[in-house]
This record gives sequence, C-alpha cells and structure tokens, in this order.
Amino acid sequence: MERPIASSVLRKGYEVLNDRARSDVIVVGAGPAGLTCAYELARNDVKVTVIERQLYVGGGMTGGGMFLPAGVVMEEDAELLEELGVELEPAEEGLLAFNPVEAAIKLAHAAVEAGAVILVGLEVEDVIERQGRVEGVVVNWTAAKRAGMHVDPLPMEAKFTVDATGHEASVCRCAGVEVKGEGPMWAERGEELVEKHTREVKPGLFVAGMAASAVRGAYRMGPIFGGMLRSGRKAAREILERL
Ligand code: 48H
Repeated sequence: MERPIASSVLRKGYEVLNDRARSDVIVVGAGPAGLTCAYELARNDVKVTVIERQLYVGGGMTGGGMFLPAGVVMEEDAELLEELGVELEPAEEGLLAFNPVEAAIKLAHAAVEAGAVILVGLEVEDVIERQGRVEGVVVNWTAAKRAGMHVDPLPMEAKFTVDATGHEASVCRCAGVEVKGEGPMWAERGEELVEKHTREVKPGLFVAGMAASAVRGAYRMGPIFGGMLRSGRKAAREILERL
C-alpha cells in the first residue's frame, strides 16, 4: 500500500498546487481578517487561495487574550459569528465573549465550505509586480526558510492580493508600502480605525485587519475581534466591485 499512498498524495498535492498557480484573489494570512475576507469572496464564486505560514489557522485569535480561552466582540459586531454558529456569551458593557478556537475553526470551515483553498506551511516572501501593479506573491516552504536553506521560491499569480498578515504587514513591506507600525492601545478608536484603514494600498494590493492598522500607525485594541471581521469583509466587498 505504500506506493499508492505516496502516489495519491503526490498526485493530489500537485493537482491542488498547480491549480492555485493562478487565483482571482490571494489572501495572505489565515487570521480572523484573512479568513473573513476569504469567506466573503468564496461565497461570491471568487477563486480564492489563502496562504498561511503556520500549520494552523486562526492567527492571533486562536490564543485569545494572553492564552486565556476567550475573546470578545461588541454586540453590534456579532452578526458573522452568530451566522456561523459560534457560541456567544454576554460579558461586560455590551461585549460578548466567545471561545477563540471555536471561532477560528468555524471561520476557516465557512471559508473552505464556500470554496476557498487554504494552504498552510507556505510563507510569502515577495510579491510579483508588473509596472507598479501587484499581480500575486512569491512563496516558499516555511520549513525551508526557518532552516535557513537557500531554495528558490515559486510565484503564484492573482488579480488581487490581500495582506492580512497581522501586526507584521509583511506583504506590504515586500511591496515597498510604508508601514508605520502600530500605535499604543486605545480599543474603541483602534476598532473603528482598522476598518477605515482597510483599502488598496498599491494597485492590486489590499490590506486588511491588524496589517491595515500597522500600515497607518493606528491604535491597537487587544483581544477584541469585531474590527478584524469588519475589515476582512470590507476588503472582500471592495475587491468584488473590481473583479
Ligand atoms: C504567510 C503569514 C505571513 C507570510 C504572517 O495576526 P493575525 O491574527 O491577523 P488579523 O489581522 O487577522 O487579526 C489580528 C488579531 O489576531 C490581533 O492580533 C489583534 C486583534 N491584536 C490586537 C492587539 O492589540 O495586539 O493573523 C495573521 C496571519 C498569521 O496566522 C501569520 O502566521 C500569517 O498571517 N502570516 N502567512 N506568509 N509572510 N506573515
């Protein structure tokens, strides 16, 4: 049985990667903003590929607040989590608490069910750029990068790319977009501004989630996630208008 196991994995794995050599949209980062963006795009029949360098999905949301198994959203931001069947419990001052692992898994499940493909263990190390327009990304195995091996990467083309890499805003940095870095914490303003700063930062490249805050030097907000969900949705909607 060993040969058919190897052969099936090689054939199927190659088929998936080869199919993803070109997507409508590449979302970099499977945190709450990236997964929401991918879900919104995929449910509108967009060919969307999520690239995540870790072997897990959920990004920083999975760790809740300081590893405690809880995150919060404001009541007015609960719609998507409710729609996905995430259990929400009334907490303090109009906040709802939830289990972050449950939320991350349900967001990823929704994105995959809608048709998005999530590739893990792949790190974006550069962008493809033609005449000032971002036309996809350059990826390598996270393991090869961490081992410090010099292995040439492969390109993956897309009509639009979304930087949802969180605090690092690493795709923006690769694309030469100025990243101011985050400001201090001011939760209410941070939650507002993350959506406002979600936009196309360079032709073909959108920024969403904490990366959008980092680009503009906006406030951080701690383990509250409504702004990330709204930001992911906003990026998806703006891209849908352009496709
Ligand atoms: C492939 C990459 C690369 C790369 C990074 O950090 P995230 O959860 O990002 P968001 O914006 O969806 O959510 C932010 C939220 O989790 C958070 O940190 C908050 C609210 N902080 C507030 C505060 O005050 O601190 O997810 C980003 C994902 C991660 O899974 C990374 O592994 C991944 O992107 N990633 N994947 N190639 N170059 N860089």
